[in-house]
Amino acid sequence: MKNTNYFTKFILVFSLGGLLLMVGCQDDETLVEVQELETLANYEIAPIEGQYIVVLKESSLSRNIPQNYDQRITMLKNNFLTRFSSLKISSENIKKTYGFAVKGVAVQLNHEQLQVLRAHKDVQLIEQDYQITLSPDLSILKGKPSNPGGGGEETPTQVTPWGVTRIGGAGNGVGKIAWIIDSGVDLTHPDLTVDVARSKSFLGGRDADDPNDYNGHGTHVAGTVAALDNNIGVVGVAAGATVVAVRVLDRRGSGSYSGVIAGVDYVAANGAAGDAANMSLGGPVSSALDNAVVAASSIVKFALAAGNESDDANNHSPARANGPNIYTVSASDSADRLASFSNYGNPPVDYAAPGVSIASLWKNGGTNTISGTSMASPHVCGLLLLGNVNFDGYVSNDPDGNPDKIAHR
Ligand SMILES: [Ca+2]
Ligand SMILES: [Ca+2]
Ligand SMILES: [Ca+2]
Repeated sequence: MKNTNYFTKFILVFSLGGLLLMVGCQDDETLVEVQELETLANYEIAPIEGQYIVVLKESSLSRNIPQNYDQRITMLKNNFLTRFSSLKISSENIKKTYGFAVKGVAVQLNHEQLQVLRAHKDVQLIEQDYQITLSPDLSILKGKPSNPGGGGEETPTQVTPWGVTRIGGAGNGVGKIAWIIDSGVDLTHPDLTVDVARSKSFLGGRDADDPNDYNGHGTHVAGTVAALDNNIGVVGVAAGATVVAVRVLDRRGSGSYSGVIAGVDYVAANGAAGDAANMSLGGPVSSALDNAVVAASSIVKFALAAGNESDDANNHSPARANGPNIYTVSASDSADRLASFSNYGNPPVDYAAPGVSIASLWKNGGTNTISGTSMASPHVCGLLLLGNVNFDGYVSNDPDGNPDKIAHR
């Protein structure tokens, strides 16, 4: 629209966690230069020209809609086209349809269509959709991911990451379900149990229907939540829990807000009491995204990364989403200091958890050691699968003056 020159640099949760701090765990180079991280953690976020997230009022919808995800999405998409047929929106311009956590669509609109919808009584809110993109110089993996089997070296050995020890040690997560809303998950990683059938991608274009992880970040998150207790890789907080990949970020760590909301909607449709979801991603404030997470949290508990901008978490979505089943997590280091990159502010932050030099799994069956609130959040996701989150002590260096509790079993 008119804001084509509105191209702002933001700093995202995902970046720090994802690609910056890859210190090969075989080398055990665990010291991290935080200044460097902050410099590296820039993402660029741009509006997707002419694309909007349109949320409809609940009261405007028939109560007689199917429970099945695919059936409901198809029906609501058709309903939208019928209801607004005077606008002549073509079917292929509807990019996503939401039917559980929120009701609505992501759609390409011209100026006229936008004005009509903005004024329509059935519309609750309309937001510009955004593309979240890693800075180009960050798109190349800089770490030294390694094979959990040792790649022909000495006998494979399972590592217990310091963070798992700090939160009270691994528990038995077998039979629990973790929804990983991220870059996908390595579907065949030997150190994970993945529910491939329910895993789903919400990307367009290349790999559109493939929930496998071509980045590494989502597999790292999944490993911290749920890596198996065996003799390879790492052990997760809720060891052996089943992970479901909900892929909203591509191989470069790029995705759209409309896709992230679709991922949350899918979890709301398919999750059950006792499940937990993890979102180690974020960006600027979006009421549509926040509302979706709040609604979905009535079904599944959510762990959210606070973000890596050294900023008030209230300035970031979904980190600022708040509710009794939503846990926003800041990052602490092995000396219980709040990481200098971590966002802060209570609320929305509920707990700190380990997020500096965290060893976990990686794509292609690998392992990797990286940092960020992206790595802190999955510790709490694992705790949520095991039961209630307790705490053990407080962080130091908390810039909001209200030291965060350190999450513990
Ligand atoms: Ca393992
Ligand atoms: Ca909170
Ligand atoms: Ca605090």
